[in-house]
Amino acid sequence: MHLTSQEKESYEDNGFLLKRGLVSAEDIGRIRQELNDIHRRMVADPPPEVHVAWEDEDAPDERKVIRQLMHSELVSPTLDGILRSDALVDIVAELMHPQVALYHSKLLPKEAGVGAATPWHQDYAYWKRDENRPMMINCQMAIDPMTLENGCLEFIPGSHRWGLQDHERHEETFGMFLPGHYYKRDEGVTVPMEPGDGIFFTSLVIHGSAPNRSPHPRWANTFAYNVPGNGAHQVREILR
Ligand SMILES: O=C(O)CCC(=O)C(=O)O
Repeated sequence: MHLTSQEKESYEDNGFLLKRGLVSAEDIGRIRQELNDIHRRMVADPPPEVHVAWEDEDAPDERKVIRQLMHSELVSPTLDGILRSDALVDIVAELMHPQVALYHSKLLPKEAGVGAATPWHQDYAYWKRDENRPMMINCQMAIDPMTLENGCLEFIPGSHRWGLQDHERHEETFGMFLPGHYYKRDEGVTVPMEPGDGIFFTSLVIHGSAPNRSPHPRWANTFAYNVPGNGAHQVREILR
C-alpha cells in the first residue's frame, strides 16, 4: 500500500494519519476469538513474557480488568501476523524509515464503564534514552468501534514539532503524563475509528483519551515500530 503525497504531508503537518480499512473484518473476528476471556486468563495463568497493568476499578461482577497487556502478539497469532504484514509495514517504512523493527505490541481494552482516561502525553517521554532519538512510530488499530463516548484517541495537531515537554510521573500507574489529568482541550482533534481502521502517529505528538463511561467496550491494539539501531533495548525484532 502506498501513501499519496497528500497523506504524507498531512502526517508531517499533524503528526498523525488515519487509514481506514487497514485490517479485514475476518482478522478482527479472529482477534476477538483469540482474546476471548482474556481478563480471566491473564489472572489465572499469564504467560511469562506478557505484562499486564490492571484498571483501578473492577468490573461490576468484581473481576479484574486489563488496562494494558504488553506483548499482545504472544496471546494472539492474528495480531502477530498483522504487525508484520505489508499492509502496516509498508506504511511504516514510508512514514518512518525504510528499515523497520518491531518495538512492541500492546492491547488496550478500555472496557465499558471502567476503562480509565489516558492523560495527555508524548510517548517519547517513556521511550527517551541517551542512545536514541524520537524516530519511533505507532499504529493504533481499532478492534471495536471507537468514539468520543467510549474513549477514542485525541491528538493535538502539530504538537510533534514542539519537542519533548516536561512530564510528571504518576506514582500509582508509573505513567508519564503532562501536568494535570485528562481534560478536554479546545485544540484537540478526536479520531473516531471503525474496527480495522488504523491511526499512525509519531512518538512526539501529544495525545490522550477520555475514560470509557459508555456501555460499549473500546478494544484497541497499538503496534510500536522503531528504526533498527535506535536504542539497544528498543528493538524486539527486525522486520525489514
Ligand atoms: O488507548 C489509549 O487510549 C491510549 C493509547 C496510547 O496512548 C498509545 O497507544 O500510545
